[in-house]
Amino acid sequence: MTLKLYSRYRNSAGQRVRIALNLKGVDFDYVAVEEMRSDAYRRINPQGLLPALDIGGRIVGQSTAIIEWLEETYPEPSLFPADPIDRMTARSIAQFIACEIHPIHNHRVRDHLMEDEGWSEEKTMEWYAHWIAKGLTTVETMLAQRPTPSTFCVGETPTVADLYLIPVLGNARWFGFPLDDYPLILGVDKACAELDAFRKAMPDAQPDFPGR
Ligand SMILES: N[C@@H](CCC(=O)N[C@@H](CS)C(=O)NCC(=O)O)C(=O)O
Repeated sequence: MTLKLYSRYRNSAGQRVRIALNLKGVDFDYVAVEEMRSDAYRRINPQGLLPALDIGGRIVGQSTAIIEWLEETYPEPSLFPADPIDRMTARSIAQFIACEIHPIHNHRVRDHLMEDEGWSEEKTMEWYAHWIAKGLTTVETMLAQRPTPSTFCVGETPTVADLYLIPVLGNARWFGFPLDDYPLILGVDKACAELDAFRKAMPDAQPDFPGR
């Protein structure tokens, strides 16, 4: 059974899933969704959000649910550290990014501010910068407080924490947000960039990346 991933090149929640699939070596078909706000896509995923995974005709959204299913179905290599406190820490970083950073500044929020609330692009970008700075400062502090420094967010192999962090950084770069104040985050970014699983999941590696 081939899995089908509904995503888009700049779909950062989808990038988390792409990395997970690549790390686990699971084959999948990439379905590029150009218009996630269309009725046609809502018929596929009633949440109207990307990504969604089609498993033999059953289609489920939400990257965290998908990644948990992947972990349960393809346990190796695990995306969760063996030690329970490390595991909790990896989940905490991932959930902080998924719940406290990403939803506040994502595409539909920015569109709502500009299209319905009349915010200028400049003011909307200030909003974005405010939340991304706050969020990344917190992640940097969490990394600084690790009992032992490590190559990835938690430990010497990639975990869910890294899957969630890397797409946020790509987004920040896309909007010209400087990352120099976050040296520990940049260290993790560099380590991930050396891995094929992360490189193959990047926006510019997707078939729908403009000009590809
Ligand atoms: N919590 C969701 C977030 C999904 C999400 O917000 N995806 C964005 C793209 S990264 C989206 O589909 N936005 C729809 C829109 O902007 O209308 C998940 O983890 O899958």
